[in-house]
Amino acid sequence: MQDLKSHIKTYAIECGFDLVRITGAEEFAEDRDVALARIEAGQMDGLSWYTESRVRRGTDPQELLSGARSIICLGLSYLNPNDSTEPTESISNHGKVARYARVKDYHRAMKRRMKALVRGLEETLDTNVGARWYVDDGPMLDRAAAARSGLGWFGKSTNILTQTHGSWLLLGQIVTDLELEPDAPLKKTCGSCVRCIDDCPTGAIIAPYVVDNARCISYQTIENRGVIPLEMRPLIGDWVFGCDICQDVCPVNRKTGIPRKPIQKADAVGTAGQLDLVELLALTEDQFRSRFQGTSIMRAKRIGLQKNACVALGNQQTEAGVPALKAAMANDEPLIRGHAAWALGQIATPDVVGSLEQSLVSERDDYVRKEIQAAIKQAGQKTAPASS
Ligand code: B12
Ligand code: SF4
Ligand code: SF4
Repeated sequence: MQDLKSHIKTYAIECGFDLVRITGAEEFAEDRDVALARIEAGQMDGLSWYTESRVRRGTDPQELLSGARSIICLGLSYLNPNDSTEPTESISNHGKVARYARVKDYHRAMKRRMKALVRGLEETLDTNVGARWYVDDGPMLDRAAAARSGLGWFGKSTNILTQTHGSWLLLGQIVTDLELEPDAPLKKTCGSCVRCIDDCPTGAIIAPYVVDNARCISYQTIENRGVIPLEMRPLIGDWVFGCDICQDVCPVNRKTGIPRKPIQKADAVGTAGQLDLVELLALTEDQFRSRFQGTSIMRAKRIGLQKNACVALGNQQTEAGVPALKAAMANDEPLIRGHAAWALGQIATPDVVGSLEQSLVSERDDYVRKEIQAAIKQAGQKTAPASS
């Protein structure tokens, strides 16, 4: 048999991964300091689960697996062979979904492949292999491990870039007690490029290698369980789940190697990565579940997705969205009524003020009342005849 490291690499590819590299199990001391400083500076605000203790645990492989010696770092492309990587076009009354969510839930796909990899190794070696696998939802800093193993390098957008697949890759690690020779980090950098920083519509990349979570559209459309800040809403455009802009503009992303075993496409989204906003607003909880079960979109929950649909309709300002938004003013969920009111204020067709005033009469929720009052003012200003 080949030496163990080459065997693992060949076998990982057979299991369906696109990239595989090895790093040692020493602590991620520098990355830990950076992550803790980000928490301290409020740059991870909004992610209540992203705690100091999680970072400390996730940056010490011995905490994750006693006797850990190596980390197998894995990359899995989320593109499908004929997917275009041209920036997603806006379509009237539709909202954009980030590319990684156009395939079935990657956590499941990756963990299944990781499990197969470890079981296969155990069979080959005829012994138990101590192993823990992590992808996204675990405490490890997935990108720090990928960078140290040379799987890719940190772009200024904070995404890991790779020579073969750009940043269109999901990252995972198997922490193991197998002794494997580590690979070296790559020496590549972004050079003088700053495209992602300049083109991020919200200014979320506040400095090279630093994303302010609360300013990122990805956070606002996926993780934020509350009100989307007023100043962020116009900047979100028509993204309803995640955002690909800093990747779309990245020159390294012109190279998009074909994935070996693509993750199955999610029928609920479709290749064009667009969701019909009027349809989204009408979904009941059961319909939402049966449509999006098994996709990453479940993470936003129905209320999150419908809130995002309101914002996207408000930004597109097409009259076709008005009936759906008026119907949403009767939704049981205050967050949806509030964001629908905002959107109506943006579209401001002549009948909108009257309709919002009617909603205000019966509205009892203080937050929604404020949204309606602001929307009436906004629509009033937009529809007022210009003074001579
Ligand atoms: C929290 C989180 C988010 C948050 C915060 C993002 C952020 N930048 O931290 C939000 C919700 C905004 C988000 C968005 C996205 N995410 Co996210 N997210 C995570 C999660 C769970 C933790 C990330 C984390 O720890 N951040 C904390 C900070 C400290 O980490 P960092 O930004 O990477 O910081 C490092 C660099 O700044 C570097 N650094 C600092 N200074 C310097 C200086 C130099 C010179 C260099 C070279 C490096 C360097 O050191 C830091 C520490 O390692 C990981 C999964 C995981 N468990 O790791 C996925 C993860 C990072 N996300 C992922 C993806 C795909 C996305 C999106 C592309 C999704 C989308 N299309 O909407 C966007 C990208 C936005 C962006 N530009 O980052 C992938 C990234 C894959 C890749 N190729 O890089 C991950 C790894 C999930 C996975 N397992 O595949 N995400
Ligand atoms: S995902 Fe979008 S909002 Fe977030 S940093 Fe990238 S371009 Fe900016
Ligand atoms: S757009 Fe430019 S600066 Fe940003 S990650 Fe890509 S190469 Fe680096």
